[in-house]
Amino acid sequence: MAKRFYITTAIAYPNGAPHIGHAYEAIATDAIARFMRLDGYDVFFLTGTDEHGQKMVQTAAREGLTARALADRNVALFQAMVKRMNCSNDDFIRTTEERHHASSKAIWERMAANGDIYLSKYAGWYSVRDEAFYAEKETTLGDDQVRRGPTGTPVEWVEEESWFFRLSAYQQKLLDLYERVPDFVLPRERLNEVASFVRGGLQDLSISRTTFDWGIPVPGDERHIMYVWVDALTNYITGVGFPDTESESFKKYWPADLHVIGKDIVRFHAVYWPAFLMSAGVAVPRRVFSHGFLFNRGEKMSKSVGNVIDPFALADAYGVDPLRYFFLREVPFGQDGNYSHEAIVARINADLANDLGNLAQRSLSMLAKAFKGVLPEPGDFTEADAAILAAADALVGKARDAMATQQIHRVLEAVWAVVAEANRYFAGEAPWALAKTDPARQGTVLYVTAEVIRQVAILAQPVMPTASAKLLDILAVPAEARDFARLGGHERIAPGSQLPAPAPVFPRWIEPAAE
Ligand code: ME8
Repeated sequence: MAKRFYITTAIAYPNGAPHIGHAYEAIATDAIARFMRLDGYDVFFLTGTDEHGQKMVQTAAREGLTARALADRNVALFQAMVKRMNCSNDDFIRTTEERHHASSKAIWERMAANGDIYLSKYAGWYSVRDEAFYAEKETTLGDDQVRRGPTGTPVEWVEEESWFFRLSAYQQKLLDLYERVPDFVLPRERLNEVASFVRGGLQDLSISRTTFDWGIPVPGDERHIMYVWVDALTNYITGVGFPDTESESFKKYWPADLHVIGKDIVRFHAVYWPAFLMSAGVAVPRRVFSHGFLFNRGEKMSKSVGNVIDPFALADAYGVDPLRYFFLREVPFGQDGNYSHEAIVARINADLANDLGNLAQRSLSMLAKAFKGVLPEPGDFTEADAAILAAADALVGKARDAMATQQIHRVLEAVWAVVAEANRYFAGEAPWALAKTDPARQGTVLYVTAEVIRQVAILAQPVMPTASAKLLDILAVPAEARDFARLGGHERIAPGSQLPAPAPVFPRWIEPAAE
């Protein structure tokens, strides 16, 4: 069977426009999806929007809209954002779609058939902003007399008839899962937090609401709608064809290989989701990766604080590829990160314009001039040639190792370490000085440099698809020879190929003159 890989983002609440945290998650997930495709996997990449729930109802009311109208308006922005960030998602799911209603009803019925759902009364705290129930001991009363949950969002008292899920019955099964699959949640610290939460004891979970009707009706009891997280999590199986578990896509792609989510929603993905699936008799996903939060110069962004930075504006300002590179290189994947204009410009100028851009531009224009753009046949390799080629050949293995645990920044670190080495090689061999004295040797140095850039560009594709493609175009690498099977040294750039005129791929950022 072909290697397959099913990867998802969280599905965003469309109660506002997409912010940079959403863009970051989409970009990172896309880079992983593209990496796996280039590495020969049959990838399915799903993203979408989480449209039900009380938060949507409240925001819509404030704006004088129906929840449906609010969703429709903002979903268009999320779809545009994903496109603008150049994401290669295979599908975009909306939880308001009919296929998703059918799927959510089916998972509910399976959990009910397993004896895990019962009717009772809920009395407890609820955070609308988190769409989460919290135990009293998880809340605190602030000096402002506002009671808040563990994430700092206000909670309100809820008392209503509710269907419950027998989460308490899954405590040991979940602990066994964490034991059996120690990288079920990465980074590891996140799994430790989840495991200690579960060891602390699990209460049964309220999974329906009666005080508003924006949601999926509970099968057999239409006075209730499902708790939004029951339907939200279910999107991951809807996307591959559930409830048709015999469908080709479900059989091929489920269980998911990777759910990429932010650190604030680990509990839902690592506790509730596997418990629902176990109850429904559906396999649990293989891994949940929790990325960190992005802060604008150290300050938390949130819709309510109002300092949201528009991802479209950032893409317009810096370009999509440089923006993708910045986030994935600068922020160790799994940790929180900061961004600022200065930090983005520093990366653009140092890593992209200087290190990779200049090396490509200098070597390829020398090739254009000295060899009319025909890639020369290399002579015997010197020790220096062999060393830089070996470093480039080793990259694909390092990249795969790093990607096995989603260390995207380590892939980029390794690739740019070779770029730095290639610059030292180029400076040391001084091919410009060889034009008159030893043109054959000059040709070898330019050939070796082009081969290193080829491997670098192939590996940069997941993060900078457009710029890398341009770089591969000016190296005359055929479109069908750009996957990772072409790396590692058993295949080299073809001598004798005619290269097109080199054009700069990574422009420097020049600060606009002050008004
Ligand atoms: O949580 N930096 O939706 P959401 C990085 N609908 N990531 C961030 C972030 C930030 N500043 N702010 C939010 C939901 N995120 C649910 C998900 S999944 C079945 C349902 C991340 O719109 C956040 O952690 O609040 C989450 O992974 C995603 O953006 C969507 O957040």
